Amino acid sequence: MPITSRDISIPRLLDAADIHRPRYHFLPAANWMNDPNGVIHWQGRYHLFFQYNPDGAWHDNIHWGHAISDDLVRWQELPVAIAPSPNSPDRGGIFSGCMVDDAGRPTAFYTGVNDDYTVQVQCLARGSDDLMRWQKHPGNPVISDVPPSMGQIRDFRDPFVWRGESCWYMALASHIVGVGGAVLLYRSQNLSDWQYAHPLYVGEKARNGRNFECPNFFPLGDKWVLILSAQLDHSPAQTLYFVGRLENERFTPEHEAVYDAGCSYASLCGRDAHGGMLIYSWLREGRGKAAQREAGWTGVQAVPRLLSLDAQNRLVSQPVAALQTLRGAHSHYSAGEVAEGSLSARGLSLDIEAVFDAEIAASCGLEVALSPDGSEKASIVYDSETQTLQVKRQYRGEQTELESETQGIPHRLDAGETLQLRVLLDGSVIEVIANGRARITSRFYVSDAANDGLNVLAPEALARLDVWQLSSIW
Ligand code: DQQ
Repeated sequence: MPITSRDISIPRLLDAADIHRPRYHFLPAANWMNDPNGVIHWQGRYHLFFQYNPDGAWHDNIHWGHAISDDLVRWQELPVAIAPSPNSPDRGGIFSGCMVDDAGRPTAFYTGVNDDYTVQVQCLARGSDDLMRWQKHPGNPVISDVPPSMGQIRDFRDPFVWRGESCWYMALASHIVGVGGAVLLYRSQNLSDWQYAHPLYVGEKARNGRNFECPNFFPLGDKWVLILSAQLDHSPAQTLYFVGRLENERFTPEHEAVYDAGCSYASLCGRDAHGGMLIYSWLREGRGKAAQREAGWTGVQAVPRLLSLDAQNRLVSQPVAALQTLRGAHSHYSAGEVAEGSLSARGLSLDIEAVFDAEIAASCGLEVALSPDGSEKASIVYDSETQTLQVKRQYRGEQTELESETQGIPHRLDAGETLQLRVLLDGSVIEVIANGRARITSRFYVSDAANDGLNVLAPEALARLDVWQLSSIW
């Protein structure tokens, strides 16, 4: 029987037998979750809204779920915030969007869809002071049509709104038929009347996808950053980023890269209490639909990360510092203290920091979620020759033979730079960040609770390793 958002303290959360369910990443008590929405620091608390199906663990009947946190790590789920209204522009679902502070009035933007998602329009809702009750704007939709030059009618969604010097701006995700994904720029004086300006960015279909979703656009240091999610023809959908200049409302990218080469998607950025820019991301499942329904939950939020740019305008992201408050038992290994083979430190709820001198070995890294016989594991490997970071997952699927899958992202180390790995392992989630700027997030479903070993690859290249057990946030 589906569990609704009203039953928020449910036994599944405490179900120790569910070894795949994360313990320190946010997910609702049950059911389907995808994109983060409307993230905002409001009256001293962090609010996270998210794409949510209260009926079960599949994508349908999408509402905005709601959670709050004081520290960006410990979350409490609240009742659903915004639901579809019958016979309205959002009758088929409340798709993704953002939230702004309109002179003290919390104001949400989202995409309303019809039953088969062929009509996608932009809507506005005003919130109560505690962000629990939402009043939809009587004039919804505030934007109803794709600009005629786009050559298509659907894929027009995910408003991202920010305050400019003399007006409000909105970036909307779409595509131009035959050309590629597009981010469209709109202007408004009052948040309800919007005028289309021009494309903020148009991609190339072959390089960065046929359609864009979930745009973010904000200043960082003395640059502007565009982060978007791209539906690609050559690989699973990915989040991309572009760093560049904004002049006369025109964006000129100077550097672009994949944000995360794994399952992280539909990222949404919002300011923290100190003005820093945070990124939240949905971590997609890697298992089939039947297994998701069986588990009763699907979709996880990445630990929010603080963004910055390095001297080469590469996007650096670090999990929020408050995560360290969950750190418990600690194992430290210095250079020379480790040989290949399972380490004494083990577990499936870990925060790991490892530093390697990557020049010493052709490849180096870590194996996590290692089975006692060593055959099943997730290997985090840096290849010094190809300068690639990889996550290789080797597991026993439904067949008896081992299956394996590899994800990879280019990662060039600067001269003399060590490889610095941060790994967040939590049930079926593996977040990997190398030197803050190369990211692969994976899902890995161990076949047995005993598959919790840890091993160093090329221990001769290891400078130091720290492993902390992390406690549950529930
Ligand atoms: N998810 C939402 C859309 C968005 C997509 C629907 C990205 O608004 O484009 O659940 O994952």
